[in-house]
Amino acid sequence: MQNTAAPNAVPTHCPYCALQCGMNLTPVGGGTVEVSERADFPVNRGALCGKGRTAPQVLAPGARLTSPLVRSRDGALVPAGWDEALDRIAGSLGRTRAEYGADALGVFGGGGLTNEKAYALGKFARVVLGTSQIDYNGRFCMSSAAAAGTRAFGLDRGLPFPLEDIPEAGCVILVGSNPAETMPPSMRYFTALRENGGTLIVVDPRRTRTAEQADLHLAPRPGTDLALALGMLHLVVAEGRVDEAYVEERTSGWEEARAAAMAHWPEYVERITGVAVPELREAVRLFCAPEAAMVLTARGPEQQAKGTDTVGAWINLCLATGRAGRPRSGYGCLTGQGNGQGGREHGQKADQLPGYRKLTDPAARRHVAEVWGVGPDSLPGPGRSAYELLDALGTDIRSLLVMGSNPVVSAPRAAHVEGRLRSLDFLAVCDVVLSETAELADVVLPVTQWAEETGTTTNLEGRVLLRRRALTPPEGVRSDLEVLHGLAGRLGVEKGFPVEPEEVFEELRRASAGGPADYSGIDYRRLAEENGVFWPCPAPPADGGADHGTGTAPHPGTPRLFLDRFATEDGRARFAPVAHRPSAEEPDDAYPVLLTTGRVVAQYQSGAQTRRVAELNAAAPGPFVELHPLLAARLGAAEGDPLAVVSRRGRAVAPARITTGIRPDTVFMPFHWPGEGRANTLTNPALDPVSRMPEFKVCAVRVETVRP
Ligand SMILES: Nc1nc2c(c(=O)[nH]1)N[C@H]1C(S)=C(S)[C@@H](COP(=O)(O)OP(=O)(O)OC[C@H]3O[C@@H](n4cnc5c(=O)[nH]c(N)nc54)[C@H](O)[C@@H]3O)O[C@H]1N2
Ligand SMILES: Nc1nc2c(c(=O)[nH]1)N[C@H]1C(S)=C(S)[C@@H](COP(=O)(O)OP(=O)(O)OC[C@H]3O[C@@H](n4cnc5c(=O)[nH]c(N)nc54)[C@H](O)[C@@H]3O)O[C@H]1N2
Ligand code: SF4
Ligand SMILES: [Mo]
Repeated sequence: MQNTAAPNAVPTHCPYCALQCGMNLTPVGGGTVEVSERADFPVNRGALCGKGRTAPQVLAPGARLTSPLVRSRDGALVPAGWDEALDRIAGSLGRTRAEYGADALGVFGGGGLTNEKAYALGKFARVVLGTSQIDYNGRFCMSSAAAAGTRAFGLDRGLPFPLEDIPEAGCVILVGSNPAETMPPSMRYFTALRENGGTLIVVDPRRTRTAEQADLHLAPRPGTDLALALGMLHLVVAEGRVDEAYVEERTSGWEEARAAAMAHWPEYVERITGVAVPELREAVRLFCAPEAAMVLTARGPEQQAKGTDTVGAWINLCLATGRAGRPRSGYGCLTGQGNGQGGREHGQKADQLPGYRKLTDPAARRHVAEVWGVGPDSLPGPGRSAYELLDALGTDIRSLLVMGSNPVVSAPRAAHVEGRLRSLDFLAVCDVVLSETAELADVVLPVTQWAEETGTTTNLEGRVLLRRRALTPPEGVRSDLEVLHGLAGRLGVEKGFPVEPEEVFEELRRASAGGPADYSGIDYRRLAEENGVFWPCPAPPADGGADHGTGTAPHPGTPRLFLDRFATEDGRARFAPVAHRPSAEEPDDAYPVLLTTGRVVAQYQSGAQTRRVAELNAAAPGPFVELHPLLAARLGAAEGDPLAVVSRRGRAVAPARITTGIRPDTVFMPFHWPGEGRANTLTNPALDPVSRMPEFKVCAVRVETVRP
């Protein structure tokens, strides 16, 4: 990476995670770009992780797809022209719809898609296909935090404050979040917190690189964060640390929540979580001592079949201590994917319309239908959630379009999901590479990548960003927007699917106007000038748009939410009356060990992109089973020995990685690889009743040594 940008460098953002680090890209010929530091973007100030630095390698023709592929008579995927590929998809979708009805068509999107693509995909499903059956991988990501945030605050924006508030917070509890590996440049905010005299508490069953930097590390049994939060709240009450004035003035539902917490004695919580009472007391002391404090959750507590209630319990702790909607304080969720925030706002979710509107709300249907030029009654209702949609493939759903996800690797109970995908009448996949899911497709469409197209993303802070094109895409690929345009036209909808991102964004602005995630005051020019704008950002009423120089002051955007009131009807935050419950699958004699799953720094998600980069593969070459020396000794396993991990869903094999940094009752596997070591062969698709999040973070397994 160079230190200074060349004169022709294009300021833009990383394709991967929700930090959306700023970077400069300079075209260097041969269809690729060089990454250099972009110090003017405040979130990362030039710092990048290895994935961001090496992202251009996936632009190379050898790594990616450059021609559509169609399934030939003898079963192979062979190159084809764009017209043939699009005709096949449109023809097949049309026939399925004629035979089985529109709801036999499924669409599966992704939180890595730009706002423009997510918006166009949701519109395509509802207006062109007429199906209710659309959902996306974000359901597997932050949906529990989104559901809990909506329930408590009336609005879900991952972080209700910018990252720059973290160093001033006094104390931060990171629950099931490992930013040292999942968002390395963000660690400077936590380092600064400690340099300012603040404290960092990490709650994780593993002693992660993040936990190593904490003042206090609590290592609960996977799946018991709900009890842990209730135990802390119990102590807050018992020790007289409730902020009574705040509770009275700014919240509702305290009595029920308080009663529920009082049933969770510290000793009882210790038995459930394995966290000793003195540690629990210390956590409460550190959290309550400073004037301001934050709780940030990520996938650890959220990817559980009780994820919504668990996040609710952590929000309760913030509310009881007066730590939400106040400066440098509050609850936040660290969203994951590049556009994990925007991707959940503009309509690719099963129950949603653009602007974070509800598909069941008649006023929202009228507003969006008008923007789309269709009748409100023509819009279908809510469809199935992601796992339920995948589980219905081959039965109720006969044809599927996938855009921006690789469920063969990333979905729970993946062998079953793979079987469902194989049982489809027709599968079309748009991707930049031949992912494991694309390998099963009848038609694969090669699409342009981040550096080759312009679009907006919304980072984990709710900051809407302009990701600029820096490079001409290679011959043979088209953008996702061009794909949707081409399919819509073939299915008889000639208008409403522009291929220019800015044109799509202009429509998105109107569709989102007045909704919870209001983007109507944002335009490309502003994004370029201001280095991002925080939503909600409504257009000034007078000019109906972010019209510069019209005399009406543009809305400044909203870096900090809830300071005056919460987004509920009465302006109060709602406590959630929640109680501990066991995980969907607890260990027993046949499956005595807990499995949890997650990430390593050098691979991204299903690995479809990062497994194509040599430097990243060298750092993280394959799956492994992390286990404690005590468990290893019981199994007679040495470092590197192949271990079989067996659950009620299947069996996976990967080498042992022995460490004292994990609980002896728990094993950990990263989920980035397909094949024998695929963690998701094992995971439990038990769903949270509210968010429909699967239980990726806890299931019961047995671990065996494998005889060579
Ligand atoms: N390198 C890399 N970075 C990424 C990604 C990637 O794939 N690779 N993906 C991006 C995306 S989409 C996301 S969602 C984020 C995810 O970011 P994180 O949430 O930080 O990542 P995970 O590793 O899934 O989970 C975090 C931690 O939860 C712990 N954990 C497991 N079970 C439990 C439990 O029951 N309770 C608690 N408290 N903790 C538990 C795990 O040990 C793990 O250390 O990362 C983003 N950044
Ligand atoms: N066991 C376990 N499983 C998990 C998790 C876990 O913690 N444990 N985490 C879950 C979470 S949080 C997430 S977010 C999911 C993610 O899992 P996936 O949804 O599989 O995510 P990716 O691997 O990012 O898949 C994105 C795919 O889209 C392609 N792609 C990238 N950009 C574009 C684009 O602009 N257009 C198109 N058409 N394609 C594009 C990529 O090449 C890749 O094949 O995994 C979930 N699965
Ligand atoms: S932390 Fe995330 S956004 Fe930043 S360079 Fe790494 S992958 Fe890209
Ligand atoms: Mo995610």
